[in-house]
Amino acid sequence: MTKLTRRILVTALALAAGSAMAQDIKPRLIRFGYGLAEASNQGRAVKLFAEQLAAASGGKMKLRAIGGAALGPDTQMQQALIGGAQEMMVGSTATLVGIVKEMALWDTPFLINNAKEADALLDGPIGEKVKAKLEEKGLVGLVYWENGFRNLTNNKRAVARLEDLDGIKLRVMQNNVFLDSFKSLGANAVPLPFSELFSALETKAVDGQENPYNTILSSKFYEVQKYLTVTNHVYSPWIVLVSKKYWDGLSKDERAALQKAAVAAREFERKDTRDEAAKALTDLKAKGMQINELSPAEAGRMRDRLTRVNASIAANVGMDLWNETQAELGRLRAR
Ligand code: TK8
Repeated sequence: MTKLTRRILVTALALAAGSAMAQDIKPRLIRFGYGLAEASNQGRAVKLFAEQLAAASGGKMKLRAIGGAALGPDTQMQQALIGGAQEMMVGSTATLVGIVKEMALWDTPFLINNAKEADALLDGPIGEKVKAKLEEKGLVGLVYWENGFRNLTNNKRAVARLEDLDGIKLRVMQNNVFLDSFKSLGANAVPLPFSELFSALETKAVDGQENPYNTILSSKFYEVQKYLTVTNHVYSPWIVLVSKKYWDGLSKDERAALQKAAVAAREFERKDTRDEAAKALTDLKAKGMQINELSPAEAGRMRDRLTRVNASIAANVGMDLWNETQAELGRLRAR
C-alpha cells in the first residue's frame, strides 16, 4: 500500500466511523402493516423500504413487514397507529377520509389524467398540504405511493353501456365519495374492507369491484371475476403512515432515515407499478378475463354521471383547496 492510499483509507474510515457515531440512531423495531399480498407491488415496495431503512440507519432500524391485512384492514391499522399500538403502515388515502376529510380530494373521479400529473400533484404543494392535515389526528404521512388508475370488474356481464351497471352489486372502499359515485352510476354499491373482498366475490356476496390492474392480478381477482371494463375512473394513491406517538419519540436522524427510505421506496414502487400495469391487460386476458373498452360516447356518459359528485367533494374538502387544486392542474397541463 502506498503512503497516499493508506492515508486515503484511514481518512475514509475515520469519516465513516464519525458519521455513524454522529448519527443519533437507536435499535428500533417497526411493525409495518399493509393490505395486499406479499407478491404484489405493495409487498415488493415494503420489502425495498425495509432494505433502504436498514442501509440508512447502519442496520439499526429494522422493519417487520406484515402483509395480507394480517394486522387488520386499513381503518383498523390507522386506529392502531393513532393509539401507538403499531408503528407504520401503507394503505389507501380513500380509507382515511373519515379521519382527514381533505383526503377525499384524491377520490375525485377523473381528477388526474396520467402518471406525470399524479406525481406532480401528490409530491407538490397540494399533496403536502393534504398530508400535513394528518398530524393533528395522530398520524404522520411520509410519502404517497401509487395504487393506480382504477378499473371495473364484475361477474354478471360485460359493461359496455352505463345501463349495464344497473343492479350490479359492487364492492366499494369504505368511503362516501366512492359510495355516491357508484350509486350515481346505477350500481348497488356496498362498502367493504379490502381484506374481505376476495371471499365476498368468491361467495357471490358481491358481483364486482374496482381496483387497479396490478391489484386485480396480485389479489387473483381474475379467479372469481369474468369481465373487466377499462374505465380508469380515478387515480388512487397509497400513503405511507407513521404513528405520530411513535414519530414524536424518534430523533432527527431516525426520522431522516425513515423519510429517506420512504422516498427511495416510492421511486421504486411507482416504476414497478407502472411496468406491471403496462402489461397487465395481456396477463389478465391470458388468465381468462374478458376485457372491454368503452366507446367514447359511453365513456363520456359515465364521466358525466361520475363527476356529478364533484360539487359535494369540493364542499367537503373546502372550496379553497378545491380551487387551488384546479389551478395547479391547469398549470401542470399548460407546461
Ligand atoms: C389495500 C387497499 C386497496 C384499495 C381497496 O389495503 O381497498 O380497494 O385499493 O389498495 O387499500
